[in-house]
Amino acid sequence: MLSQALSGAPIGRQAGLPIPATDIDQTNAAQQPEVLAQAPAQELVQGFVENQIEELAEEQTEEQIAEQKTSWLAKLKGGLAKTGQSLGSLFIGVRVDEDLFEELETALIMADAGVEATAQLMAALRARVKRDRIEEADAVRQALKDVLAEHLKVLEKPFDVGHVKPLVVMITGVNGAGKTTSIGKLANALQQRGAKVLLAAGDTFRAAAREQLVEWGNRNNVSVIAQDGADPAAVAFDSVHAGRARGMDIVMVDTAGRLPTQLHLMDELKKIRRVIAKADPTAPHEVLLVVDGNSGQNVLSQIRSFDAAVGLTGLIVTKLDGTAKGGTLAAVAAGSQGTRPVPVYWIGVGEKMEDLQPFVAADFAAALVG
Ligand SMILES: Nc1nc2c(ncn2[C@@H]2O[C@H](COP(=O)(O)OP(=O)(O)O)[C@@H](O)[C@H]2O)c(=O)[nH]1
Ligand SMILES: [Mg+2]
Repeated sequence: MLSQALSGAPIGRQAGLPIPATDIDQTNAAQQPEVLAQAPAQELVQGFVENQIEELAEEQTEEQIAEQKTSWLAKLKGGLAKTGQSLGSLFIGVRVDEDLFEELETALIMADAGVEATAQLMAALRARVKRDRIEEADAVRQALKDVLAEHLKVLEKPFDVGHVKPLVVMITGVNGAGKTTSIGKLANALQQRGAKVLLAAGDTFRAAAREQLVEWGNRNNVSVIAQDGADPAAVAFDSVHAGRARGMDIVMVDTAGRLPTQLHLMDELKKIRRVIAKADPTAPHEVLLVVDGNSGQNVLSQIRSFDAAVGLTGLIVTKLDGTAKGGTLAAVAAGSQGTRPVPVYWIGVGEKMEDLQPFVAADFAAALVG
């Protein structure tokens, strides 16, 4: 029903041309199907947030659901295989002695967990081994999994979308981190579950970046606010107004990639945030930093800088299906190097639509330890 109601992209956008925001407003306003308003977003979206798979439960057998979960866990495991193999292999055919603990310590540091998190994890593991009188290496491996899951738990937080309308989400990060891709995946998943999503093409530096989002919006029948050569703050401002006028549930504002060292660009990000708050004093409700899972300890300085500039509410960690070492999240959870343990809402495990999953500490720990 929903897909029928949504079929047929607004005429003006089919040509794939950049259209001033006002034009997009009109075309969409004329064609915005009323049927979308029927389903309460909170209810529909919550199912996705709590467990993306659960929502499909009526049509799928338990086996299929388990298969789906296995498939994305497998991607995560595959991506973290290097870390997993090096951690997991330590426990094969060895005795539980000081050598094992030392090797484990080195392996955690090599996996990008960093000195602080490694010290915390090792202390917790030693305590548990002692408390439970563990004598088998494989039981130590299991204990490490549990200790790591508990350690990462501080980063686990559901992405709550129903409490305010529209929920204004600002997306930040360095170039190539996966911002636009993640917005696409997120918009798609939320829209499929009945939420009305509006995107703002706030990456106005490169025409290609704007077109990437507009084109994606066309294909998926998601409205996009884009303006030729406009100030990104102005695009964000317009999108919040448009989101409210059109009764949208979520407005996601894409931004251009920037390095924390590019101070003028960090200032521009602060301005976007300020201007969003002019359109809605309670917004932005979420300020997300997208980080590439392969960036190792560099993730910490990115979190610190973006947090200081715009006050982060959450992270999206992408490309965990690649060669990411995975220990980085342990460093984030430990608050290493003065970094606030900002929650990880989502993890990216591939380039496909379904390859964005809620972060679950226990699953992640299991994938990491192997
Ligand atoms: N393998 C993999 N590739 C990803 C993931 N997320 C994004 N990418 C790829 O990373 C590249 C940069 O993504 P993009 O969204 O354009 O980055 P942006 O500059 O931050 O907007 C693209 O080729 C994406 O397909 C992921 O989770 N896994
Ligand atoms: Mg982009």
